[in-house]
Amino acid sequence: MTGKHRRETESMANQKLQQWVDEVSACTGADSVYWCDGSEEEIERLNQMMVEDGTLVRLDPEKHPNSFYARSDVNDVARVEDRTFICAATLDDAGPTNNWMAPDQMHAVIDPLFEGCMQGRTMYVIPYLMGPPGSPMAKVGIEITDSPYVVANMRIMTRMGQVALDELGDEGDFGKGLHSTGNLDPEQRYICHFPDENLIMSFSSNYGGNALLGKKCFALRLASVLANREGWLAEHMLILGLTDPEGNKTYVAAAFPSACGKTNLAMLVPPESFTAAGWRVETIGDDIAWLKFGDDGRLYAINPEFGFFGVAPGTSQETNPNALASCRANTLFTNVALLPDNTIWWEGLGDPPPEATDWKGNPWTPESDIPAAHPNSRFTAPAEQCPCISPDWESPQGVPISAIVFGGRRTSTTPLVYQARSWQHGTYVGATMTSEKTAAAVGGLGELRHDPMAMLPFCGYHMADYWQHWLDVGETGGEKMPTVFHVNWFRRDAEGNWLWPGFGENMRVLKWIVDRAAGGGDAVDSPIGWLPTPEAVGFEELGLADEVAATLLDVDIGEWLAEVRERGEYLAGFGEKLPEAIASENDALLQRLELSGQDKDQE
Ligand code: GTP
Ligand code: SPV
Ligand code: MN
Repeated sequence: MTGKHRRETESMANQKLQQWVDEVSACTGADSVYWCDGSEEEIERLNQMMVEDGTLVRLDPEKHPNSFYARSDVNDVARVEDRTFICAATLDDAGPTNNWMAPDQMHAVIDPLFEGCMQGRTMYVIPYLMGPPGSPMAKVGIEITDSPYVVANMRIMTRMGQVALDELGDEGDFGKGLHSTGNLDPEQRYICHFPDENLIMSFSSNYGGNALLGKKCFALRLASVLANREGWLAEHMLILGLTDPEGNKTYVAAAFPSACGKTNLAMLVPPESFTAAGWRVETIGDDIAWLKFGDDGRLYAINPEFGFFGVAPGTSQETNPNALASCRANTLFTNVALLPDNTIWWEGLGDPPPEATDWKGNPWTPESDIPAAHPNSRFTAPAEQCPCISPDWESPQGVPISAIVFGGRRTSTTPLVYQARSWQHGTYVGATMTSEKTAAAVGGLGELRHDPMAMLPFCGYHMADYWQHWLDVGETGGEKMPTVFHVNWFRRDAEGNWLWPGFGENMRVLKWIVDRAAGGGDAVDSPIGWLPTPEAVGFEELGLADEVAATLLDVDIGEWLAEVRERGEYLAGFGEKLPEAIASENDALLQRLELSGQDKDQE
């Protein structure tokens, strides 16, 4: 490393960037400033340095070439929603679903934490690009961090280094992200967004969504504010491409809350009968989509990311072989279990090993009554290593989206799949989504909560304005808007067993979605929307028990009446900003359910 202000000796022409780096370096008191170029040589050096200081363990080079293992602080394993702030100018700009503090007030809290916080440390400057190079939708961000672990993750998750500086140019603007590990004290942990300064400040956490600032902080929270101003969408969505036996390609985007199946659906392996018939699934992205109208008036999506930050537990050769192949090499594993031969294991991967070191660094055996891997342990892997990565995944224009799918983790009530009647109804379906909380965020595991469009933790402005934006985008797109659906892979029986096999079998639902989006597919009307016939989702081939099949596609009027009344209360909480269209969709659904209930009573 060439020491302080290395860039000054080169042609760093972007004065705004140089000035910001100088300011941060003076404030944080970093020992040295290092500009990341994203090269192989650089990352090898950083990884080796982290192996030597104990931050990383090098995994078996045969089984996991160029791959590393890390354990986090035990108190730093997930996103912290109660310490995440949207510091918009007014409380009303941030809205009732975000934590808000006035920008001045938050600066008074968080700026002092950064003063001198990098003394004795190297300050890394990470130029990164969100989106394919040359894409009109791509955006440059700069993350400054004192964590080489963050650098290593960012190098996998984003296009880092010269490629970003080239896109930035001499005059270009960039999203600013300032991160410090601090002392990892949860009491000093703050994840703050200043939309009017295009600035993120993150202190005292090294966990993915809190520290890899290009991801949720920039590509969703700040980008959603921009998208609202500029007429596009920044969404918590996977993007996949489906090819039918005739060779027709259809692209689908799907919004599920954290740890509710995006990575798995994005790289699904279809059942044998589908593959034999010529169906193919390809991945464009597994977590974030930026959607913008193309010249033909359709919505096109890009994946702004370059890697996957995937949930490890539950990933196996049976459930998601493409994810396993993606993280075989060049991967960073965090908080999984480490085996004596320097390989890794997690719950759901396969037979438990006789002995392991758990994610906390303690000895573990199958008799231990705690998991060896943290439920939110993750792999950070290059997207291009995915065997089913789409040839279009770096298309600068993005891919045209035919269907948008919402989904949540619901033990009961919500059927396997249904189709919304219109864009407006679909917006309502997204706005009223609920899902059981997962280990991806701290607190309330399993609790049912509203998570509109899977964006509750990620929308950078007033949620009701966001819904209005969806309605407005629908007005612009008109007939060319994608068809909207809702799915639920997570229904359980009274004993807690999954009713639906999920994973690859979700292809049956995807096929129906693609057929319906193209104007085909068999469906029956119901108060909540269009439901597939059992044949249309291939139930007979699966050999499901009759009552299971019936439950999966059932709309229980009593349960739904309760659901929709609760939704009414939830929506009313948004007051004057609640779009009339959303309120009226809820009223109309309530009426349809009441009518249907009366019909049933008369039968
Ligand atoms: P984030 O990265 O947090 O945004 O999560 P995600 O939405 O990408 O979720 P992911 O695909 O990683 O799945 C989360 C967990 O749900 C994993 O343990 C999966 O094994 C499990 N899962 C995914 N799809 C299915 C499914 O169809 N059925 C069941 N039962 N579990 C699933
Ligand atoms: C999520 O929690 O939705 C994730 C992981 O995708 S993180 O990047 O930490 O947000
Ligand atoms: Mn996510």
